[in-house]
Amino acid sequence: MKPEIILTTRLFAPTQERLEREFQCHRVYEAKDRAAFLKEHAATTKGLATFGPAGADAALMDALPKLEIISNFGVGVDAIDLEAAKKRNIIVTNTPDVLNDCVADTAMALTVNVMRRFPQAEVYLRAGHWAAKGGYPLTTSLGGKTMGILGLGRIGEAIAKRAQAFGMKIRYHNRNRKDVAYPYDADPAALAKNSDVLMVVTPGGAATDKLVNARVLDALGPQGYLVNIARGSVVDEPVLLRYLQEKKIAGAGLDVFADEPRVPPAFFALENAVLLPHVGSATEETRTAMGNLQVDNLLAHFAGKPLLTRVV
Ligand code: 8YV
Repeated sequence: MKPEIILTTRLFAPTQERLEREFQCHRVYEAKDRAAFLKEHAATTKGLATFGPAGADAALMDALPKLEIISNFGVGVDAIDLEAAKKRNIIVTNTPDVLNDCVADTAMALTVNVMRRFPQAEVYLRAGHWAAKGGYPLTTSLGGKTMGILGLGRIGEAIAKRAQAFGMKIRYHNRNRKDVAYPYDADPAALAKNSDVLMVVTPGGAATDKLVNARVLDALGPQGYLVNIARGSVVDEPVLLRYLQEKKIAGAGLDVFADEPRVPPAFFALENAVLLPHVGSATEETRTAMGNLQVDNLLAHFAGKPLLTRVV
């Protein structure tokens, strides 16, 4: 008998196929009556696979009293109630490391694009303005500028390496100071004040909610750029929007938003923002590796083997 797991949402197709092969999968997202569906499978379901904002809340855990493991597709587990999982002795796993390079590439692409305005320059060319009006206006260089990394974890380190290759200097702020050569700033506002680019890489969740607020953006100032590849919740989005409209900061590169996939339409009109639909890890290779790690954690658990990447 294959172990039974709940799927909270449709997953990356190859991952879903592998899950369907290895487990008896109950697709709760297809159920007409969610409560009845969960009740039907409550006595026999010991695993759960989830993805992104679908997460897993305490009510879902309560509906599945035999649940032993929640395996997340993604490194960020902010949509999973970790305290509720701990209380119920439910293991939570995620997919760290395999996405570091792609997310760091995205962070640099946003940095380059917001400072050099390449997307806007391309639109300019395609509109025929080059021949008609002359060259595109000058932009801002990266070399010699300082990137302040808010949250120097594994992804932050991968971004720092890349930014240094672009000739940038690195500083950082973390909850806990780390044993690294980069200068440390005691709080996000101090980091913003000392940086040309504030790079947001912290986890999401209550502890970092609106960590980047008006005070931090004031410290970043009218010459400063914000890049967020972490979670929309880390930035006070209405304040950011206003600061971009009023040019109180120079620009923003955003891969994440507060209420994805809904992006406030006022962002679309901004000419000083580069916007991406949360594609940080979105390559075939990385998503395949993330999916395999998600499945391998479930397989390890049900085989009684050590978990690969446990969160709680
Ligand atoms: C995923 C991410 O796209 O790993 C994460 O935490 O944000 C991305 O890699 C995300 O899981 C989908 O919401």
